[in-house]
Amino acid sequence: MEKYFNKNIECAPLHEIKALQSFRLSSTVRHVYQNVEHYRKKMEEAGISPDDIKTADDLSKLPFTLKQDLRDTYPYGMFAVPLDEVVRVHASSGTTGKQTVVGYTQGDIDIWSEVAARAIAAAGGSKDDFIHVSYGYGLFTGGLGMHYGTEKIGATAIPVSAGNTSRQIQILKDFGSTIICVTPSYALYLAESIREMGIDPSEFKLKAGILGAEPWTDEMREEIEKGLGIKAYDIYGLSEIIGPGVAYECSEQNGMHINEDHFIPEIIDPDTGEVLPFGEAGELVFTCITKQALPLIRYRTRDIAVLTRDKCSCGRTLIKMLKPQGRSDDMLIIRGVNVFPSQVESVLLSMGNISPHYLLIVDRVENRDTLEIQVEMTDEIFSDAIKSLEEMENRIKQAIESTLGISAKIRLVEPKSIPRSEGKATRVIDKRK
Ligand code: DLL
Repeated sequence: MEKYFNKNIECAPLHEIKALQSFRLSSTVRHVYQNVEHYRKKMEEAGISPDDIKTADDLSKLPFTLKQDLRDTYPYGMFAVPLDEVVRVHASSGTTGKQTVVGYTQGDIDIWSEVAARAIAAAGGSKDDFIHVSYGYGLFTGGLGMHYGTEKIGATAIPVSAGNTSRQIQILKDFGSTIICVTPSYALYLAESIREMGIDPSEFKLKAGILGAEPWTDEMREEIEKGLGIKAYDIYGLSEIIGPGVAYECSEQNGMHINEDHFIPEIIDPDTGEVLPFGEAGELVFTCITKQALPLIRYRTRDIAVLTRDKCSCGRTLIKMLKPQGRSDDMLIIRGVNVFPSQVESVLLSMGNISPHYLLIVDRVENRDTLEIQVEMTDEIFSDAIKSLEEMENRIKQAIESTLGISAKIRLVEPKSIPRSEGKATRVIDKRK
């Protein structure tokens, strides 16, 4: 039976959600106008005042917020409450520039716990569960976000954090973990290690995984579900908006419900900024309408996704986002063709008998972009003759060419030669940068 954490909201009629959004949006806009210089200036430049924002339909009048705005005001310049009301900060890893800092009041932490608890319930979790949190604890939001969600639902948190794979497996077994929260790439690594240790996943009590923090395909889902003997649910979030729990998958496993009573989503054309209708792919934009410390307005996530209000079999009415394909900054342009690493993953894994470990190496040789796809061999393929390896490379090459429209050099590499990840995986090395 479908489980909900807050059925009244998760299954509310659309007009109720809209009314809530309108009320909350107008009060949030007033709050940031009064307390954040950056927003006051931006709104004045755009010639609008808080009085112009009466309903959720007025959202598009407001200017966008960019990651750069957070960097320019680093560390606390966009906080909308006095610092003594902030009870927690987190930060993004800063791999793509200066790190950005985000802050929470006690009320914000309560909201975050609730949205994470909704995700746990949708994955079948309840107070009876033992929830093994393998997302990193620390400035990254994954660990503490899911930890507080676990406590909110009344389940037992096992705060393992990332790393030390053999210890993870021992704890999974000995502590009787029933749900694991982990990145898809680390889930895969755990599954691989469990197999190598000769353990049958049925020896564990695990039934579900709540997996996110990076793009992953349905083909990868199948591998993980098989390898760990679980049902794997997607969860989406980003530190700037709150952390894990912005959106979460339900039993339908087809898109994630956005907690739109707290975060209003839009899809825009990343080039023109124009709002796109439901069903079209574009950049996801979120507006926080309940947070106090850092309520970002129309924050451009750079994630490419699709929004849909199609009826969901789980009974939830909250709007859904389909699996994000990746970030626009991760999209590779190879000889003019746009390619997301997730598209390559989907082609590779749909071929069967191919290991889910791969790496894209992009370079420019004599002014021409080159793409090499390293695919790790499975032990079975590795023991085969050279001729069948060539055949395999050709088969992959053709599949990539016919599906993605680009030619690539395929290199089968030895089992275990592509580095495993305990957090977010690195799928691309772009030597052109
Ligand atoms: O990754 C928060 C999180 C933790 C989400 C644990 C889910 C589970 P950041 O480190 O700020 O926050 O990275 C946010 O990660 O903009 C997406 O590009 C990507 N991302 C997160 N979840 C998904 C997902 C956390 N389910 C960035 N599918 C986002 C695809 C995801 N990409």
